[in-house]
Amino acid sequence: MEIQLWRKILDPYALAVDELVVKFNHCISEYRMMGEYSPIEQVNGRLKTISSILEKAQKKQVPLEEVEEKIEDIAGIRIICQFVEDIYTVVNIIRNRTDMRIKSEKDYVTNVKESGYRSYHIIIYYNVETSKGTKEIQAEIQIRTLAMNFWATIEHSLQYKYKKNMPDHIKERLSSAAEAIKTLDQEMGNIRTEIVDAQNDFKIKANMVADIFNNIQNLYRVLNRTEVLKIQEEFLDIYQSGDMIKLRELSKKIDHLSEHYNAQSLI
Ligand code: 0O2
Repeated sequence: MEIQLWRKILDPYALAVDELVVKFNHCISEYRMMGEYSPIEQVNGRLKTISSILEKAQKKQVPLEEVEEKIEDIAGIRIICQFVEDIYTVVNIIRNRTDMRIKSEKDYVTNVKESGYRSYHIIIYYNVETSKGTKEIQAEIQIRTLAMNFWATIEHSLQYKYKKNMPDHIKERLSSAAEAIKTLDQEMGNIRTEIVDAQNDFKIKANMVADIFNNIQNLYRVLNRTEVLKIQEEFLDIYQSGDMIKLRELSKKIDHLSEHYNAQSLI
């Protein structure tokens, strides 16, 4: 592979990273739009740097001509979940997609690496459209929890710092930190339902308050100020009491009022 061709070679991978990030972010939006819990919390993507590609090629004794075939993570996507259970939901989402084809899977969540590293890896084949036609590239998708990501990010920096010579006492600390991360994920998994319910309640309340504010603002156009201030006062009283049932009732009442006066269309 000629060095001057690198940029051209990497370009489809950059496009794949952009597209895949958009697609998985869209997945999050779809769940949230339906008012459902999203198994995906965050998505990041990165194009492997030329220096990292060369380093890996050297380590694995891959000739430059075979880099595209043998280095599977030139395009890398990281999907972060809240709970371990979500990782497997995401794996199934990927398995069922028709716009990517799975080449291989590695479950380091169940089969933890010696270092303590945990994550689920999927290598996919993915088509990108270029000016020269369709190109099938490989991409690596890493799926892990927030806690696993915290550990992996820190351990990765230390690996970079020490290369192969990480002192034993740091290895030991990392290993016990990995155990702590596993326990944390298990504990959070045990109270998953409570956490998800609390997050849903928070979102529902936030949306309801935003709706009430919009409607009150619109009502200023059709009602007199004293009437609107009365509604506003009622809202503040209920909000301060924290009574969600009354807040829902008030939200409906203001909604009907707003609809009755056709206030929303007067914007
Ligand atoms: P970077 O800098 O993140 O891109 P293999 O041939 O299977 O032995 P390979 O091809 O490296 O090895 O595959 P593997 O083991 O599935 O690892 C792929 C990527 O997973 C790595 O890419 C890391 O991002 C991550 N990873 C794997 N093991 C560890 C680990 O022990 N600690 C951390 N922090 N990350 C890990 P790169 O190219 O090595 O690194």
